[in-house]
Amino acid sequence: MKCKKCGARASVNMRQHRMALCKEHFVEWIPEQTERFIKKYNMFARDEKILVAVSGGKDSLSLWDILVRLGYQADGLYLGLGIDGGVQYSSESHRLTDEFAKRHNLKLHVVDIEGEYGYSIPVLSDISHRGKGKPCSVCGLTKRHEMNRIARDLGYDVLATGHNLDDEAAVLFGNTLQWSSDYLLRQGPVLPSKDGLARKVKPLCRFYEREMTAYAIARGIEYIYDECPYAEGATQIFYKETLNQLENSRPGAKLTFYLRFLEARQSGNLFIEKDREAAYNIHPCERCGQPTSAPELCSFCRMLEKAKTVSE
Ligand code: Q46
Ligand code: ZN
Ligand code: ZN
Repeated sequence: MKCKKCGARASVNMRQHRMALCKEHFVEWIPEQTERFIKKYNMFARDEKILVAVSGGKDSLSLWDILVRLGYQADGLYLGLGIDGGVQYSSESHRLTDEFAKRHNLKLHVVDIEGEYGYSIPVLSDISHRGKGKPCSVCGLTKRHEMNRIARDLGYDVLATGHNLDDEAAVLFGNTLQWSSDYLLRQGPVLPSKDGLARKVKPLCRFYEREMTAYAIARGIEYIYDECPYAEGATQIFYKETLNQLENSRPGAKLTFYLRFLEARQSGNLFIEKDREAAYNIHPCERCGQPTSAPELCSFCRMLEKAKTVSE
């Protein structure tokens, strides 16, 4: 297999694009494509301030690396979740994120959830009864709340996350199986800012997971190999495997599934009533001021409230 650009031995073969590239051309191709997606989906402009949510994994660190290489003003945000049983997931991912920031001389904001609110994610999950032993829903809620809070408090224009095509296709697959129209309406490379929510973008949403792994390795990025110990057995992983089987027999199926969805949504062909969203009454939470559709407190503040009553 030869590199399409220079004819040297290829190191990455992308069957879905019928294209193979050598290492040097591959690490150039990824940022070029990213820039193309940023423009195509109107993610952000040159002069906007970007906050990248970094977890220490290959996708978010690569995203940060790419945005900086492209010359964007991108700072990082690391959230300390306190997930440290056995594998030391949080402390190791924090260390790697810190090292990356130092090595490239980048600004990293660190928020430790336990330091900020008094409970780590696993503890908060257990005492708030939002999923004993399965902290993902508490974790997701907390991450969304904190990312939005920091982006808003520190004056960032946009919040960028490292979701790749495998992530997006798995979520889309799940939402389609459940026919979750509200989620389907909101899924996409850009979620515009609205009612106090920061604009959210996913510049890597068209890259396969294996492409991001290849990029991180080719760029010598040190990332955490272990998944969060709670990720195992999650439904999303099952969806990913199912889609991988499909992809193996039909290269490009995953990308087509996602892109055709975006096209249908864009042209209003999803058969979902668009104004339904307007029915929600969004207003600021009485405690933290972030937008919510719940009567008084947002779900994050309600969860904390419950945790407090239980632990008192
Ligand atoms: S970090 Fe949090 Fe994930 Fe771990 S607890 Fe679940 S949601 S799996 S991306
Ligand atoms: Zn080449
Ligand atoms: Zn609140």
